[in-house]
Order: sequence, then structure tokens, then C-alpha cells
Amino acid sequence: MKINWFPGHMSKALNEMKRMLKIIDVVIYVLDSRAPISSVNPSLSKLSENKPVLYVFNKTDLADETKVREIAKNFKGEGYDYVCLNSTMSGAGKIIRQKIKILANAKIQKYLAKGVKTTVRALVVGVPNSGKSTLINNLCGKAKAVTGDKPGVTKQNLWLNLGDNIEICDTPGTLYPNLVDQEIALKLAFIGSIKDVIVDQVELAEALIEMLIKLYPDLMEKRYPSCETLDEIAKKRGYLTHGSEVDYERTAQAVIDDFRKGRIGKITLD
Ligand SMILES: Nc1nc2c(ncn2[C@@H]2O[C@H](COP(=O)(O)OP(=O)(O)OP(=O)(O)O)[C@@H](O)[C@H]2O)c(=O)[nH]1
Ligand SMILES: [Mg+2]
Repeated sequence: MKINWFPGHMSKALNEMKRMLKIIDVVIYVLDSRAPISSVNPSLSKLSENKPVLYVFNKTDLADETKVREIAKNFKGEGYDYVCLNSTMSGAGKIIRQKIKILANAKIQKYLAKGVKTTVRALVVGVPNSGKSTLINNLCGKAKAVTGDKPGVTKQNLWLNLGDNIEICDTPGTLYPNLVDQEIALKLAFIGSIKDVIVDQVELAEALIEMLIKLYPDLMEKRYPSCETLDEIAKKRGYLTHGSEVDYERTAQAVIDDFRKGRIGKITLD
């Protein structure tokens, strides 16, 4: 199985983001804490290399917090910083506002010296489904951006005024033209960043089980006692077709869904 997903709207979105860069003061880079390193997209990193960046380790409620904090520590330095949060929690936006102001402080002070209160413009980027639109709605205090439990929901840029002299732009989730590293591709597929219809769900679930048994054996044993394969999980749960054959598709969906909903536990795969 070779996983790659780079539809036309992503290429268009990346080009548009490049064009917009000159009016952007801060990039808000939303990562999925269940696979934070894999959700660093080289195209987006290149785009933001000369801008202050706030890395948002999102979906911490579903992730292995100790591991996330360990990884996140490396995302702080001159001109860049991070926060770990759950965008569905009310109040999570407050810390983002503060960090935007700190990262854009040079511009704010420059204008203040001339007696002008300038507007700070932030661009929210990230792989599909990482929670960009949810984060923006949290910042707005209203559901202004469309969100959804699948990748590719946002199709075009959306500028919103947050008040307090901050404007923010939601963008479509983007991947990159050639997902060479198939381990990264798998992790992106596990977290729902790659459209399910283009990935064989049975192979995906088998790969997920194999990876989780290595990394989180106790959580797997708790969720699927004495099972190490899709076959065993299917039989134990009675997921069989009418002819009493194992229903691999149904079992695969159940396992992937268990992982995505956090039912196996709080997991981070890098
Ligand atoms: N548990 C949990 N779910 C979240 C969090 N943030 C977002 N979600 C959910 O993740 C899904 C995707 O959220 P969106 O905000 O639409 O993601 P997006 O990055 O805008 O996605 P695209 O527009 O497709 O790139 C939705 O079902 C959200 O409810 C979070 O911190 N924790
Ligand atoms: Mg979106």
C-alpha cells in the first residue's frame, strides 16, 4: 500500500498562502498531538521559516501528555513558541491571543512608537483535520468556521476579526506532493489527516494494531484482551459475515474508530 494525497485544492491553497505571506505577522501552526512530528509538513515549515511561529499541539485530550510535552520542548526558541491544548475546551483561545501578541511584539511596538495601534495578522496552517477551524472558533467564541470529523473540510481561506487588533485567517489543511516516508503517511492516515477512501482500511488497521502493540502494549491488552491481530479481534467481538467469515472491513473500521475517539487510551506516535 502506497499512501499519498495531494489534491488540487491543497496545491492551490499552498500557493495562495505563499502570496499572502507578506501581510502575515505570525503563523499559527496546528499540530495533532497524537502524531505531532508527523504532522509537521515540510511545505508549511518552508512557508513559515522567516515568520514568528506559534506551534499549537492540539488534541492533547486524546494524546500521551508526557510524550507530547517532551517533544514540544523543542519547539521554543527565538521567534517561535508553543502551546499544548484541546481546542474544544472553552477558554483555550485566551493563551493563543497572549502568545500572538508576544510573537508580534516587535511590530506592535514599532507602530506604538508612532502613536498607532496596529493590527496583527495571523495565518493558521496545518495538516488536514488537525483542528485549525475548531481553534479559530474557540478564539472567536462563535462557530464562524466550518469544522468536521474528516480531512479536507475547509476548502478556502477565511479571514476573521478577533477584535483586540487581531485578524486571523483559516486555511485548508495541506499535505505535501510526495509523501515518501510511508511511516509518516501511515500515522497521518491513523489520525484522519488523509482521506479514508484512498487508503485500504484493513491494511491501515493492521498497521495500527502492529504499531500500538509495540508502543502501548498495556493499553492494547486492556482494550482487546488476548488479541494481537485483526483476525483475533474480529472473532472475539463476533464481527462475522453471514457465512461466518471474519468481517475484516467492519473490524478495521471499529479499531480505527477506537483509536481516533481515544477509546484505546491517550496515545502519541511521534
Ligand atoms: N478531542 C478533540 N477533538 C478536536 C480538537 N480540536 C478539533 N477537534 C475535532 O477534530 C475534527 C477536525 O477539526 P477541524 O477544526 O475541522 O479541523 P481542520 O484542521 O480545520 O480540518 P481541515 O479544514 O479539514 O483541514 C473535528 O471533529 C473537531 O471537533 C481537540 O483539541 N480535541
Ligand atoms: Mg478547517
